[in-house]
Amino acid sequence: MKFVEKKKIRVKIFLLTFLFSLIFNSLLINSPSSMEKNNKIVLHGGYTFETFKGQKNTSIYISVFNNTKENQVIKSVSTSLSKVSEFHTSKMIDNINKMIKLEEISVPAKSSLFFQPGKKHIMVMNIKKKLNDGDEFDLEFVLADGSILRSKIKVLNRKLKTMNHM
Ligand SMILES: [Cu+2]
Repeated sequence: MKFVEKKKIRVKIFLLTFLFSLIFNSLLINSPSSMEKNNKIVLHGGYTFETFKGQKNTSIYISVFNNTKENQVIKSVSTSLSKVSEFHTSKMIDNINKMIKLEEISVPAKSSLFFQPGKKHIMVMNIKKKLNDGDEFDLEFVLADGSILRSKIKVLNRKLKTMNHM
């Protein structure tokens, strides 16, 4: 009998921890660090990968949601990593994958745009320090109307890059 009671307590503890972790995770997902809002655009899930020692440039990826009925235009991007960042897109030209600079990014009404490996990305140049797994830094977008959007970017382990063949 005592054994069964102990088991019940264990199950209860397990369920409680599980419940708490669920609540904790949902708080994390909705926290300002991972999701920044103004009325126009929502940014979510910004990430980049660890850099090698001496690596100067890297790409950042993030999801952009335009929930408004108007097109939104992102005029510029900046980060706390360096003074130079640009919008790029990757295109195959004569069988060579080339990066082309984009002056601005349009996000059509009621649509989403994903900066992602091999496609549109944010290129940061002249990084001063090495990025390590678990680091975080700030990214800022300026929209056509002058409003500013901020989001935290997470640095992921380089192993995740090769796992996904990115
Ligand atoms: Cu690029």
